[in-house]
Order: sequence, then structure tokens, then C-alpha cells
Amino acid sequence: MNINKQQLADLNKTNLKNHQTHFDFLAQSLSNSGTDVYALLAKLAEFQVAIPSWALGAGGTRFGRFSFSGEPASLEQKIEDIGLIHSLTQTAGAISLHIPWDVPNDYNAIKELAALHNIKFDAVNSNTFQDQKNQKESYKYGSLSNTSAAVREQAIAHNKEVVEIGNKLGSKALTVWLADGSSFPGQNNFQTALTHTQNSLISIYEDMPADWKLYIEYKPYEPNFYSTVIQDWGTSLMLANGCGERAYTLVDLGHHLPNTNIEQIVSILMLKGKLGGFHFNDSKYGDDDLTVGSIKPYALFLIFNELVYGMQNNPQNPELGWMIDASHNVKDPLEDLIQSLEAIQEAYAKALLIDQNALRAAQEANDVTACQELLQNAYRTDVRPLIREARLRHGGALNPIEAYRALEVRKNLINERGNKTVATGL
Ligand code: LRH
Ligand code: MN
Repeated sequence: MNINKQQLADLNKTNLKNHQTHFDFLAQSLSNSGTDVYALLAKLAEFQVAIPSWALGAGGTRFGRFSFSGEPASLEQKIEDIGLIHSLTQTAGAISLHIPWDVPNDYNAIKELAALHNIKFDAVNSNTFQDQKNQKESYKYGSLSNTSAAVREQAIAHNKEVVEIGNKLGSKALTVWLADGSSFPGQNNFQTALTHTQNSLISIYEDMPADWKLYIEYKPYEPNFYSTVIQDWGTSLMLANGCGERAYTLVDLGHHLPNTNIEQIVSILMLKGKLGGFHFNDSKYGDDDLTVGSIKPYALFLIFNELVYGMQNNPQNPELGWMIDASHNVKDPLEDLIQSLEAIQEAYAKALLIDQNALRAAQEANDVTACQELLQNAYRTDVRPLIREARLRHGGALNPIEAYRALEVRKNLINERGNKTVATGL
């Protein structure tokens, strides 16, 4: 199924007048307060978020998985689904593959199909947290940190193979997330596990093409429930520094213990020039992988405030990798991803409204109330007309979810694919 711009233009007609009224009003009031609305629209348009190839079907937990009809059964169909999301939102111009869940059969065909949908290949993800059929060594007791050199060698070789696959597709970054850890006190020697992990990562890093980046993703627990080798941002930063200047920390929003100040972590990593990218999602308790902005939208806004400040003041930090990492247990995966993209754009647009110079001045003056007023005025601004205008100017839908339903996308996908197809992934 494809969605063409004319279909969307026709659908937009019903909301166009209403949108124009809201946009003109907001643009006028923002210009009055000195905001360059067209610069903001340009920033929103160039802001592209990578869609995880492993989150286009129904997710599940150990307690069960409720399938979703019309799921993509191949990498080709996954790219088509992301093409649908990108047509509607104009902000999903990239895919992040997970290997071996998404190994291309025909690289040229896959690259052509992605180009057809204006989709680039963002970071590729290795997988040493599951044993594949006919795999020689098991990752039951870890991979890059395993006490067995044979297991570590196998895991290192897998990561090098993932880089080769990504390199053929035009990707420029490898994301390593390790489940490695222990579930009981005494099970692991922490120092040996970390030292093995460092040396394994160095071997992977040194084998990467010179223009590639390594993203090291941390997580406090799950699937191990007593210790995780790469448990927090400090450990990831230490390992990145141990590898070299093209190794960075990747922040998955769900990988923090309750009430962790994630925006402070983001700020420090940018100051150190070591923030590589994000896995956006939301959570109430653990690594829930819920829709972005569905639980803690203000926290997401505060993170984007630090990102905007960092992008204006930390040239030492590279261009960031923007990716979603979610799992859809009860919602249509495509609708869920569309809502996540909207929440990310909204947090970014609100953060761009903050007068960073005025905020710095109020901070220097310890005028706490003024600091809060500057943040909350921006947060309380309804920026949806801006995001709609940015989409409209690039041929997208004024209201993507409304258009998704009006075009009966899910029904069409089921007609094309049947309702038994199951997508690889989580
Ligand atoms: C681990 C994680 C990691 C992926 C996996 C799918 O929780 O966030 O980024 O490899 O989810
Ligand atoms: Mn993640």
C-alpha cells in the first residue's frame, strides 16, 4: 500500500481553514515575542526520527503476546510500513535495523525500496542477548563479558558482521546493548566482566570503518535481575572513553531507575561530547517501551531543553542519532509510532521556544521563579499548529492518525498480507 500526496491534500482540505487560523494566530504571537517562526519550521522539517524495524508488529511480554493483523512479514514490508508513516508525518525518514531479525536478502533491492520511500538506514543493532539456531556458543551467561573467550570471540565476530551488513546499506553507526549481567549475588566477578566487555568493545571499535560511530546503550536491569554489566550512563561513558573518540553513549529513556534525572545525564554527556543518540519511549515503572510522551511529557520537554541548549553550545558533541524504541502490546503499531513521533516533535518545538539567553541570565541571577516561568511558558504553548504546518509544507497529513484511519491503512494491509503474518522483533 502507498499513500500519495494528492490523497493527503484532499484529506487535508477539511481541516485546512481551521489550521490556517490557528497557525496564523500562533505565528503572529510568536513573531511578536521575537521567535523566527520560519527558522523553527525549518528545524522541525529537517528533524528525522528513525523507526525501529523490531517495533512494526505486536510486542509482547512473558505473560503473552496478542498478535496484530496485517503485520509486515519481511524487511521489504517493514520498509513499506515506515514509508506509510513517513508519508503521513514527514518525520520518519530513517529505519534502524536489528540483526539477525532483519538481514537483507537482496541489498540493492532493499536500498532501492528504501530510497523510493525516502528512508535512510540509521544505526544498526547487534543481538547477543538471544541464541540463534545452530549457534556454536550460548549467550546464557553473557556475551562480550562472558568468562569464556570462545563466547566473547563469537559475540565480537557477530558485531563485526553487523557492521558489514550496515555498511552495505549506508548505515554509519553500530548500537551495542548487552543483556550481560547476573541474577544472583556472587554469580559474577564484576571487575572481570567489565574488563572483558571493555576489551571486546575495543576489538569491535577498532574494526569499524573510520567514519562509523559506536553507540553503547546502558540499562539497569532485565533480563538480568541482580546486576547488569553496562548498567548506567557512567559505565557506558567509561567504556566509550576506553574505546575512542567515535564511541558514544546511547540514552534509552526507559533504561533508568525511577525518578532518575535524565535531562541532567543528557546535559553532562553533551558537555563531554559523548552523547551519541536516543531510544525514545516512555515508561511508568520499568523498561515499559510505551508511547513517547504518554506518561511523562514534561520530562521529555526538559530533556529537549537540555538538547537545544547543547546543540547551541556544545559543538564538541556530534550530530545525534534520533530513534524510537517501543513495543506495542495493545495498540496498532503504526498508530503508536505516529503518536510517538508527534510527541517527540512537540517536545522539540516547545523546547525551541525557550529563550535560552534569558534563561541563562535568570540562572546567573538565581531568579528561580523567572527560570520556571521561562520553561513553563514554552511548555504551555500549544505548538501543534507549527508541527502541522511543517508537515503540510512537505506534503504530509495535517492529522496523521485521522488520515491513517480515513485511508483504512490497517484494513488495506490485512487485505494485502492476510491476518496471520508475524513480524520479526520483540
Ligand atoms: C533493550 C533495548 C535495546 C534493543 C532492544 C530491542 O531493552 O532497548 O535497545 O536491542 O531493546
Ligand atoms: Mn533501546
